Amino acid sequence: MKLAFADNSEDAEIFFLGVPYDATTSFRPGARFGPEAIRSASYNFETYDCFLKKELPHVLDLGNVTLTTSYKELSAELSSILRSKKGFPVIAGGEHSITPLIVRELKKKYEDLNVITIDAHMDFRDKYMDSKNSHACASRRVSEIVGIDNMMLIGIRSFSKEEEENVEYYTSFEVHKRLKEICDRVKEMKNAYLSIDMDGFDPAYAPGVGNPEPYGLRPEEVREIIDNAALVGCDVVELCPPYDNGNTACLAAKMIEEVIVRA
Ligand SMILES: [Mn+2]
Repeated sequence: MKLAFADNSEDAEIFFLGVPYDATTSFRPGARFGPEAIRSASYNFETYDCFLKKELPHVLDLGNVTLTTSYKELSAELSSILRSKKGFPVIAGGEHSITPLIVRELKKKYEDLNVITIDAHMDFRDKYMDSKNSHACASRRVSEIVGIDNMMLIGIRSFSKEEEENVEYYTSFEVHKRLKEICDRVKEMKNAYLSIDMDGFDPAYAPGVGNPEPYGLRPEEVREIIDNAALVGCDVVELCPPYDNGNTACLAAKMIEEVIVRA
């Protein structure tokens, strides 16, 4: 299956890639089914954005990378695809551990790359369950690539004592109260890569995730953040279809639409 708004033109300015990798899942498994669930959910929506009064742009759906449990193999395949493909990347996970691999490639292209993460979790552990490449270490690995001053984490409401770092982050409660101010900060981040961990949303909106965390963001808040971001690419990760009632996949597909209609 391809995305509803995909076409085959090789000159599309946006490409979509599924990365069904979930080898380090720590709680509820199934993120590998994320890309297909997003494609299927995309058929629910019009290809016209009635708020922006704009047709969705053409997207080349590249299919999925090979399903593997080896991070090294994944890294090699992902790098070669990202190197060879021109255009705005939209990547569907898979778990959050894929984000540092994408950021590493984009950093070669954009010297001043910034990263904005929507996430309930800090993901700043150096190591988790004996792995440096665990999804619980994703933002730590990203910080080692772009520098801790060039990232911001939005929606945070869960971290361990050892993870508390001098990184710019906003809790979901702060987002509810100071969205405008946070969007102004978002606006300042040039060449921004956006990583949307679906657990950043409240579980009421996004029940189908690997690590649900109450007190989350509302979809319209994330839409506002997207609206203010100068994006060069994005990923949507941690969607876990076996635990979904279908709504999380729809929300993931909608967020992708919100990104590409502005890309
Ligand atoms: Mn998370």
